[in-house]
Amino acid sequence: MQSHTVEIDAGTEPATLRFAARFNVAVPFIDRHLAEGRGAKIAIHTRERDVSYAELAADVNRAARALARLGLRAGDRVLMVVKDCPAFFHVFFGAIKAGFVPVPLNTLLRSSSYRYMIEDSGAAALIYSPEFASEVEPALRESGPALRHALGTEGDGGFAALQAREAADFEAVPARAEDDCFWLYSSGSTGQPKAAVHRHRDMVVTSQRYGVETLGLGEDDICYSEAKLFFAYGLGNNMTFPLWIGGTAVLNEERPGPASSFPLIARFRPTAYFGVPTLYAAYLQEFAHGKPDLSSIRRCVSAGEALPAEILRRWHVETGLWILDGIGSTEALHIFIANRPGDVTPGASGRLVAGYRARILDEAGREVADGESGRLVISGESTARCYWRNPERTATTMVGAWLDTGDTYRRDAQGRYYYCGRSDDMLKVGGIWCSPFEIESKLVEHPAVLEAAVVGRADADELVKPEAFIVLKSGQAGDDALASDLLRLCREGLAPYKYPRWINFVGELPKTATGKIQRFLLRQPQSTPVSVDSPKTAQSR
Ligand code: 3UK
Repeated sequence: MQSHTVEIDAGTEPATLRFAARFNVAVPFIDRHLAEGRGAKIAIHTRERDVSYAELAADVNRAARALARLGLRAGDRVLMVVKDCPAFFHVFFGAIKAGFVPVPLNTLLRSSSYRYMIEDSGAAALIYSPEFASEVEPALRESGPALRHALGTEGDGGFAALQAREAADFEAVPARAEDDCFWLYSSGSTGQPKAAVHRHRDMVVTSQRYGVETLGLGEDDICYSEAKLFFAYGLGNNMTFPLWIGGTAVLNEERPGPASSFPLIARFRPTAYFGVPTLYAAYLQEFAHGKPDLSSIRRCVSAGEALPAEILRRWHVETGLWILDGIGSTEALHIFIANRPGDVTPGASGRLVAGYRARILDEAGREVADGESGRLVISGESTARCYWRNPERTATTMVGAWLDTGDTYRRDAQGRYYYCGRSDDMLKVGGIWCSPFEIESKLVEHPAVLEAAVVGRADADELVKPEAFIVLKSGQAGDDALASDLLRLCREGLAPYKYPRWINFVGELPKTATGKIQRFLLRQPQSTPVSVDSPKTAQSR
């Protein structure tokens, strides 16, 4: 078998993927398209420019050379705080091609999180878009000696300038399909985020199993993802899927949502649209003021959190399209249970994606009968090898070939899977992880607050948002002014999606005999909270 190729044997069920002994995944994703005559085809549309496959391959090579010239060593991590733009592709695949490990980070974080990730990863380099300088640069100032290079993407001495000096060819560094390739951080319910270590083969597996075999994507498809590239969901939707099929990605460097997406959809006419439930709900509201032209779209996908059946139905009435809900995770890299074209069940996550297996387990680790709920564990060829430098979490989450999702699921007799909630306290807000513990820690920084507990509460669209229960120190008054104060503290000190949408001042929090907060007791409907949904005016409802 030629180096860096994948053979797909369709004669087996599921199809078998065979990787060449020498396999650097940058080659099939980037260079293969030149060999296959796609050099002049557009790989990426952005608001400013189009990028052909030939330009992309040349810029990836220049990036590989520029990174190597910095003196990085094999396996060194390259942190990326990069917006959705061609430079993301260059740094990501340039690093892989040269034998370094790219680690895309959430661009919405605060400097304390970047400081942690710089330290935890032991990264040798960090590359960031100028938009994120105000949160990244304070973290750089506090970083240790391991981080030898920090570069902006633009400007004098920026990465683009280094790239521009380099030649446009580069021989891929040899690797094997099972070698470590890139990392993605995922949040935990307590403590800090942990990096899932992914292998060279993993992006091929997700692109083929979900992108091609489940969604039916092909060379003519144009993908548009609301989820940014630094999320595993966005990385697949808008980079690896289009590159695997030789299609085209539409990148939006701005915040997702109707104002930025509708004009892009009208202009570039994507065929595959990847959203999250919150945005489908927001779009349905926007339709009242006039409908955008969505006529190019033939597939709509939703993931990140459960899609309420009502949103699916209303979307179908309004657009004629069925949203394909599917569950994926950072650790699995992409979707492993999915609804598919012609097989959509409202309220269900769907059926297993080919190549994945699933078991639903009771407390004792025995498989439950159909119809009963339990803990979902899955296995497949795209799951992370481990969490970086975290043997405890690796041992509890990755048990042999099985990955514990932390989700409670039930399966019906037809093999459809239904989401029944998390087995920990973690929330998904707009499809993004949100740790109650992190919000509580922020709230108790306020001098008037004694204790705080945060739980998820479903809004009018059945989508979960954080709700806070707060015990004040004696002599403090729980009024609207204090609620706005707390809200300001959260909005300034946490990633923007993490602030509590409702604040309740309570006399005490329910606790176990050992003093652990019983969040589940707070999840029931309570007394009337102070709604803080509209940022400035805290109002009673
Ligand atoms: C939850 C869902 C119900 C579930 C992701 C698609 O979300 C992704 O990855 P994360 O690591 O979170 C994983 C967790 O999110 N979840 C995701 N999708 C659904 N719950 N229905 C759904 N459709 O708790 C899961 O364990 O942020 C999604 C592709 C790649 C991804 N990484």
